[in-house]
Amino acid sequence: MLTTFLGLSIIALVLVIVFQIAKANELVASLKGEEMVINRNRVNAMLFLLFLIFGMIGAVWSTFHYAPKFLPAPSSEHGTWLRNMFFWTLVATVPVFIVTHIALFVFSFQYKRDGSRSAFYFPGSNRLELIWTAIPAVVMILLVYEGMRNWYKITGPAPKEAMVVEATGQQFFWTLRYGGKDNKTGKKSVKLINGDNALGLDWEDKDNRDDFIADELHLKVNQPVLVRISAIDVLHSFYLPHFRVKMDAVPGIPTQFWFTPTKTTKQMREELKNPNFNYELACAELCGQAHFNMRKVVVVEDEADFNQWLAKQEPAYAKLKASSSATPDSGNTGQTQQN
Ligand SMILES: [Cu+2]
Repeated sequence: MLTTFLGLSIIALVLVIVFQIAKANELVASLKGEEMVINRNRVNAMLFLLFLIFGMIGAVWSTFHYAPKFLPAPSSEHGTWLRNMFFWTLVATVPVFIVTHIALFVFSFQYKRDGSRSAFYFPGSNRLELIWTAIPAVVMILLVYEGMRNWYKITGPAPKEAMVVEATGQQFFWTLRYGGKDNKTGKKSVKLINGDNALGLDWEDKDNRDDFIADELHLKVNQPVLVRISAIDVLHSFYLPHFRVKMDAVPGIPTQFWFTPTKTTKQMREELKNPNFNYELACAELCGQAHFNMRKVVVVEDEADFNQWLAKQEPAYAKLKASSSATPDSGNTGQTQQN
C-alpha cells in the first residue's frame, strides 16, 4: 500500500518536473525567438530520422528473429488458400508501408523549419485525389473478392464423404464424439445430461448406439472431416493451428467447419525433424482459469493406421451398458417421458 502510494507520488512528481521544464523552455524560446525554434526543430528532425532508421531495423530484425517460431506450412488444403491470401495482402501493403513511412520521416527531416524558405501552399488536385482513391479501391476489391471466394468455399456444405466428428467444449476439456459406423452423430438434449451421460445423448435414437467418445482427435489423411462444434457452458473456440481451422464454440448455437488434412503426423515429424511433434487441438477463447487444459493431441494417419485405431474404440452405449447393472434404456426412458 505504502509502496504504491510512493510509486504514484514519484510518477506525479516526475510529470510535474517534465511540465515545468517544458514551460521554462517555451519561455526561453519566446525570449530568444526564431533561433531557438530552429535549434529545437533540428533536434526533432534528427529524432524523426533516427526513429525511421531504428524502426525499420527493428521491424526487419524481429521478423527474422521470430520466423522460426512461426507455424509450419499448413497441413490442410484450405490452409494453403489462406496462406496465399496473407502473402498477396503483404505484397500489396508492405511496399506501400515502406514508401509512405520513408516519405513521412524523410520529408519531416528534409523540410524542417530552418528559416531559409516559406511553406508551399497546395490547395488540392482532383486528378491526384482520383488516383489515390482508385488504386487502393481496386486493390481492396481484389483482396476482398479472393477472401469472399475462399470463405464461401470453406464455410459451404461439406462433401458427402466427409467423416463427422462432434466437438463439445466445456470448462475445461473437449469431448470428441465420432459418428461411428453409420457416420451419423445421434440426437442429444441438455435435458438428458447426467453423471453417466455428459453430452445428453438420447439412447432412443439408434444413430447414437454406435457413437464413440475419443481421447484424441484421429483423422484420416486426405479425407474431408466435418466438425460439428458446440459448447455446454461458456464460449470456447475450436482451434487447430496447423490446419488453420478456427471456429467459435457457442452455447446454444451449433457451428461447424469442414477441412481436409493433407499431411500425416509421421510426415510432419520427418519434415520438421522433430520425432516428438504432435498436431494439437486448443481452445482459442480465454474461457476460465484452466483454459490451457483444453489442449488435445491430434493424430493424422493413413487409412491402415486409422482403421486400427478405429477398431479399438468402443461405442459409448456399449460402455455404459457394461458399467451399469440397469440397462441405459430403462434409466433413459423415464427422463424422456418427462420431457
Ligand atoms: Cu475453452
